[in-house]
Amino acid sequence: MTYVLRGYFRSSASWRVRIALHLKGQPFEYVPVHLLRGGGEQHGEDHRRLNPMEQLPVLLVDGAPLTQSLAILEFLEERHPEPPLLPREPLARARARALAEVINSGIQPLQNLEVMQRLGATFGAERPAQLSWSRSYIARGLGALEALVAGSAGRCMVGDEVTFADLCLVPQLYNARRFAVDLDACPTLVAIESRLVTLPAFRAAHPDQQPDFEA
Ligand SMILES: N[C@@H](CCC(=O)N[C@@H](CS)C(=O)NCC(=O)O)C(=O)O
Repeated sequence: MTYVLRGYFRSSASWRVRIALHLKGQPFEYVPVHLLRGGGEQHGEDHRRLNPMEQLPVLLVDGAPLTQSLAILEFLEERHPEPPLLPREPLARARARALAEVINSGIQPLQNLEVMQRLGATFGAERPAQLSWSRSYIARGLGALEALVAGSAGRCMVGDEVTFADLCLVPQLYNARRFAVDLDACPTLVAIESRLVTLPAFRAAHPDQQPDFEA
């Protein structure tokens, strides 16, 4: 089975998939798609044919395109069960998915590039207003996550093993810092992150390790 990942170094959804591929020891070719250059390569015909949502990531599985990072994580989990990225016990398993969804559907879509660009183009929002919009949704979502993990966390967000939730957390906290969100209200999340980022798979998946990285 061959994997080609179309991603962008700081795309949080692409980053989740990179971590999973590294954790599961699956080699992959990385094809950078620049989200800003020339108005955004995700809007080009080549990419739109693979993902009509004009977003990243796309994982080509033996040439067949798969979109939506969490669906990709589920696919990788089924295809390469070791090491597991979901707990065995059903309630803990559902909790890991729920925490991942707080980020995947409760934070990321509200602060993504397309939304910020639309706030500017359609409503005339200047950059500070766009940033304030994103910051508020990130802070709200992370505040909820901090409260939720009080009932589930060990060394990771659910217990002591890495799950989908942790794969979503690390990129979202990176984004939070880019948007200057105050993380003092999220000590548990930051402590978990500090442990995760020492793992080799998380290090390899970091934006600054990607060939398209820009400082
Ligand atoms: N739910 C999607 C979200 C994909 C998404 O929003 N990707 C962003 C990068 S993290 C993107 O491609 N944005 C392009 C744009 O906003 O134009 C997933 O998890 O794959």
